[in-house]
Amino acid sequence: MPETHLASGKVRELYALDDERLLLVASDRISTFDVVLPTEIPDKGRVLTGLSAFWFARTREIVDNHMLAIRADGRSTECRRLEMLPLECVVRGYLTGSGWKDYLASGEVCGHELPAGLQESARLPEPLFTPSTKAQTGHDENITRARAVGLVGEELASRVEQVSIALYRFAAEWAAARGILIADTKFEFGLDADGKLCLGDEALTPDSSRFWPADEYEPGRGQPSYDKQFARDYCETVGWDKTEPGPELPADVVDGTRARYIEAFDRLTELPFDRYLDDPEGVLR
Ligand code: Q0Z
Repeated sequence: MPETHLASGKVRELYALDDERLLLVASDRISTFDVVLPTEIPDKGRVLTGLSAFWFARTREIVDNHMLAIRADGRSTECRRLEMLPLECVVRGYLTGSGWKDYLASGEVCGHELPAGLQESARLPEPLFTPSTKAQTGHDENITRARAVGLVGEELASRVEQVSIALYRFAAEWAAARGILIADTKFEFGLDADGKLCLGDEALTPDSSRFWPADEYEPGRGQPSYDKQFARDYCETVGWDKTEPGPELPADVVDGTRARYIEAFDRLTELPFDRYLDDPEGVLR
């Protein structure tokens, strides 16, 4: 069974299985400050693959998705090939990152006017749909709803907005009850061969979202990352200038980071990660 390599992401690989199917493989690579580090986090790719599969299985009533199967290696997802929309569907539940920057500069985030006086990391009154374009290089660019309509048309723009917010509400409520705040998240959608809207790519993982520990949440400052804080703190202490190559991580930072990924998996799926390794498809039931 020949698998043609199609694309490399920073931490993932994409292969073609046949005309209709792709294989998404999540590596153990980790990026901080937009740089892939030379040290891997064992099992990170399996945690993210299992988490994504968990959410795909539990959100089918909200929207169909591309997932066909998880492979026994726990890090590879067979999926339907979609016609991807040229839009990153970001939902923000908290005021952070570029949303916080835009709010400080203009009082708005992607054309949504917000109340005055919000603090950094504040929970927003309602989750906001803040689409961006897939930049070929560098960072994605926030766009207005009008530009999203220009890219995919009024009907699809409305549909992905409604579906993205419904997915975010479902996941954020589930996660918050288990000690994890999903500050924001990015979805990618596509159309299947019948023209039906499907959720694709990875979904609701710590790489496609900001996960915060709920017990440390305190508005008025930036929040620690649930998964990457050990690695970021280490990178700050060694005086790295945040250009390639990144620093090697010491064993204790690797172990602490791995433990946080596994803790997020256990909490969100309510399945011990060891059981996932024995039987990846168990996460779908
Ligand atoms: C996802 C990406 C990766 C590099 C294309 N179901 C789908 N149908 C069509 N295209 C995609 C998918 Cl998931 C698709 N990417 C993102 C993933 C490496 C780029 F693992 N690109």
